[in-house]
Amino acid sequence: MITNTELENKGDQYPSRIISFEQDVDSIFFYTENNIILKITILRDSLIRFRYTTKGYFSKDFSYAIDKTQSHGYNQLDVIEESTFYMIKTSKVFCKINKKDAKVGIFDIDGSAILEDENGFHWEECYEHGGNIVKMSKHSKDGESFYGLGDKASHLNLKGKRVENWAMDQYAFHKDQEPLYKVVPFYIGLHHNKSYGIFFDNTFKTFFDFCHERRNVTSFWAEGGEMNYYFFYGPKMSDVVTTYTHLTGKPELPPMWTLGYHQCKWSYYPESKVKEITSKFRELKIPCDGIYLDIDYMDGFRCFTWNKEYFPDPKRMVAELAKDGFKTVVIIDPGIKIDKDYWVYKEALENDYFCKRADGPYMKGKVWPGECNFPDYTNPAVREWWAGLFKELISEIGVKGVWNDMNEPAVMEVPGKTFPPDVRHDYDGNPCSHRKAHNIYGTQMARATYEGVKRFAYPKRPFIITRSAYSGAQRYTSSWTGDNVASWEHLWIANIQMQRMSMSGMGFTGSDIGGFAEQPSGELYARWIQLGVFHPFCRTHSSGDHGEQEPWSFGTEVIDITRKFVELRYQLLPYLYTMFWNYVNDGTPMLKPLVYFDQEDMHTHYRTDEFIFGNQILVCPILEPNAQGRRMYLPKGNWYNYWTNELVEGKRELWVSTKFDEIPVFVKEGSIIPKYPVQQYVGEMQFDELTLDVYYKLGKEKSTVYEDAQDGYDYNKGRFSLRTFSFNGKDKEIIIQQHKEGTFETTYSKFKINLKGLPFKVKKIEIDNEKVTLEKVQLNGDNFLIIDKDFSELHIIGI
Ligand code: MIG
Repeated sequence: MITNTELENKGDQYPSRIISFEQDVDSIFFYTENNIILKITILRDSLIRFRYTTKGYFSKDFSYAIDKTQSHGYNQLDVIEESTFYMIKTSKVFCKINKKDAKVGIFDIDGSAILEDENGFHWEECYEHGGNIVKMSKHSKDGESFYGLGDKASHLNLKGKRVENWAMDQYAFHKDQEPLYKVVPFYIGLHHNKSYGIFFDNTFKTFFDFCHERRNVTSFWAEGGEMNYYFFYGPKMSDVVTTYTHLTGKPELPPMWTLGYHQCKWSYYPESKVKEITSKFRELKIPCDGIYLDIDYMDGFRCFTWNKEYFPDPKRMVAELAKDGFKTVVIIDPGIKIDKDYWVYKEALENDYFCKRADGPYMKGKVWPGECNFPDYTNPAVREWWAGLFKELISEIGVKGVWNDMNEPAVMEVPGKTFPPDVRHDYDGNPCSHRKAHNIYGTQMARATYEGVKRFAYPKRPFIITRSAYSGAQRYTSSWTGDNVASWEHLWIANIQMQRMSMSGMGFTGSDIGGFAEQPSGELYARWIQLGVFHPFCRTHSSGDHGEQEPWSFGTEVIDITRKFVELRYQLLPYLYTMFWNYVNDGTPMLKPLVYFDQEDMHTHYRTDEFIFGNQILVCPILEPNAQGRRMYLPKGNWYNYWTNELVEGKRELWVSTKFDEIPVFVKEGSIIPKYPVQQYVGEMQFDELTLDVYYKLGKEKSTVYEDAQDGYDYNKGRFSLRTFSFNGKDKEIIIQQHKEGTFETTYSKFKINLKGLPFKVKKIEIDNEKVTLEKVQLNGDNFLIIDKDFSELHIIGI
């Protein structure tokens, strides 16, 4: 059995000499003397898959992570044979395979080594469980940095770390805690300004070592399964990340309300308490869209039931909340209470849907309801049944979203905090033990939940949030980072986790704002809200066994700060929605760490705090008490301080003064930032103007605004509105060109244009080559003007 302190082992075996090869369209099979087969498949010029078997044949190729709707096909593959190696070439990279030992090296087209095997593929036979422990080691280059891997609570740059991937309920986890809730065996390497990625698609427990055990070696290994990994070549990090996201899939657009603010606690009950909370939001005018019911809404924690004492008429309550703009989200856990009078239990039992131990009995474990059995979500028939269970909740009661918790799966009062390894799973017709299915269990639960909620919410869009996830889960669900703590260190962790999740294809994520465990001070809560409104998912949640954690629990100053920042989020909804649309379409991460923004600038490689929200807004949280400001790094370009409109030059470190009701926020010069008026919830108001904040630049910049009906699927039929603004600023002149696509008609008819940083006084305005009077566009001293939304070219001429 592998220990996690020793990668190389006396029992290790290695491939020997390659004796032959065969080509099959986009794949080459290399055969070694000791019966190893290496299969190399070219999926794209810069995406290559490597699979190894020691059995002499490959088992059925099956992956939950890969998005099957993504077609690949490469048909220009040529193998060149030299005396000591084979070579495969694409237009981006070439790959050398040594004849002597089957070691692989990948080079870019200029011949620079990107990633070369050190010991390469090796394995150790696993006597205890059968199969192999499969291992891979690579040389690490000087100055190399490492990113990715999902929810890891470590420094953004993983150089020097070892991480473990085994989905785990980690209440009150701490910095560098391993393992955590999610499993994303994908990393991004960067050296010599070239970026590449590795996705090790193996659902067994995996480890990655980034120069921790040996200074110049990166390695990864799994406790079973196949050595099966994908190599992505950049050289731009953005190409690595978007290709990975493309391979493992992108989500649908969420309903816009899910991008609003959400309020949660364990637990709000009874009904009067829920109403008291929602009314308080409206009374204090703090915008809010989502209200959550944690486990106490159920009858004895039985999923798909209601505690009728606390919630006598859920349908009426949910409808009343909806009238006030609140969408109700309810928790659903995987554990099904063993209770012969409980219909869900009975149905699963009758159909044999529960996971079984190796020798036959059902997997039994304690969770909130007491002794439970657990559906095998890796069985398609079970997923179909599970999906059907949502009918009443969604169609009849009107619940708008479902929250999947405890799906690592978590089990109480047992050593490993989860199922024992012998538990059997269907794995979609590839029967296996829990060792293989563990990391994917939560994703398959969320997938089944998504299918159900989508079915019954249709023609509206579903909303799912999960705690555990494996690569590809983003196709079905959003997520949160689990049970964090109300501490300043956890604010630092949350900031990194969200950037990392964004880089790992799973951008729709948030932390429990204020911290789940323990009680935040008002100051910490305010600083967390100030960061949280810039995270794709924005929800306050707490364990509720300490004090209150609503925005009004900390006095008027914190109420005002919360309102100010949540209002800002609501104003930025069209910007946030556009960023989501970019993610859905191109796999672009919604949050971009500075290294992603400018990998050429070495100063960015170890930055953790600053990030780009979307494409044009830079955010830097305050992570310490009593701050009067902070030192931070501003990346390349010129940036406007959002609060003062002062223009600051980037690519340098600087001190930024802030008050308690501010954090450093900067807008890239040339940007056009769309804003809605403040609403108390998404869709509250019909408005006649879209605000466009235009930040002057001497030069060009492109901005986009994506809009649609904010829910439903009409956007797939072309009913969206995509505006591309090309800004061109000169000494005494601005030209903004607008290009429009899509057939959706926004309800507003005008733009209110705020001109920021304008270096001249406006003399003349032309719209589509016609001069308009300054009165007509209501130009005033504040430099705003109101114009019809359908212009093609706006020309502002100054003196
Ligand atoms: O064992 O449902 O992470 O968000 O409030 C605790 C109660 C179970 C853990 C989740 C948390 C949720 C809580 N759950």
